[in-house]
Amino acid sequence: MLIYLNGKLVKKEDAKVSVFDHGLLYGDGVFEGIRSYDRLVFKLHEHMDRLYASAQGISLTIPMEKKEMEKAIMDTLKANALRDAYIRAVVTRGDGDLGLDPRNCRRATVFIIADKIALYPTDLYRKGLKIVTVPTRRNIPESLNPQIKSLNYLNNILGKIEAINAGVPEAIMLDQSGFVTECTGDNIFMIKDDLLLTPPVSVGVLNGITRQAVLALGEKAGFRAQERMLTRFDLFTSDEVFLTGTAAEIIPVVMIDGRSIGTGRVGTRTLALTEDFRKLTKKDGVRYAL
Ligand code: PXG
Repeated sequence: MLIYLNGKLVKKEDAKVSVFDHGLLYGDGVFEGIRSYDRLVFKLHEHMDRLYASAQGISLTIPMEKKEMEKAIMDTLKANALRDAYIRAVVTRGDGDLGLDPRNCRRATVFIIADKIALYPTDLYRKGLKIVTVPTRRNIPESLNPQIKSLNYLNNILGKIEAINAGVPEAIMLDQSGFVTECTGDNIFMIKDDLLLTPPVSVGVLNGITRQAVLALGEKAGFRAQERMLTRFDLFTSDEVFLTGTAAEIIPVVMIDGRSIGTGRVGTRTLALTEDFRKLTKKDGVRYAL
């Protein structure tokens, strides 16, 4: 496996960063998770826009243009001969001295991993997930805005631990007022009659690339696709619930906090949207040759 690290493709064993890298010392950095499907990088430009926006959100200068970053991603995919891949692009504040001051870091560290990912066991895509609401609240936008895809995922990891302790693979996180935000690595959607709903970005969620694609697909499929503040009550009384994310793609939810959602089985309209999403990934992307 070859890893892109600061301008070079190096062997996995040689892909190392310093223990003085502020990405490691302080979680000071940003990242993107991107997928390629049969040599098409899905929504590459959207991911680049979000990566650079995340960096700007923490006053981090990425030492290369978006176009160069895109090329580095393509080069990494080609070097590893991957038709289908999960791409992790990471930019940290870089190697520095001890102490929070980001000015201690001379230059950002950039690395790109192209590999595979399986977020949930495959049978759960057929059976649907059972999930719970967890006590840990999602970060409020006024502290660390969840729109920044930062290297500090402890808020999400705390939620994940609580889900695992409850015997389920995923957690619904609420905001400070009790409104639904998102899961630990996925956005959440519900279907009720002709409405396709997901919480607004302002409540404190990552504006997922999959989320945006699904809102557009839903609109096309005849739903009234809207961003709305949602409570657990809204989810409990919905017809269908599902999660979206680059790693997870679209995964149905059949139970929340021990309550069956809709029929208690995977929803037909979730499956139809999943099919639409599959088709989109086969045509919407930036191509590379192997
Ligand atoms: N919310 C959060 C908090 C996320 O981290 C999403 C929503 C979905 O966004 P996209 O743009 O992917 O539709 C994410 C996605 C990883 C990894 O290990 C990254 C994510 C999720 C799971 C794993 O790289 N981020």
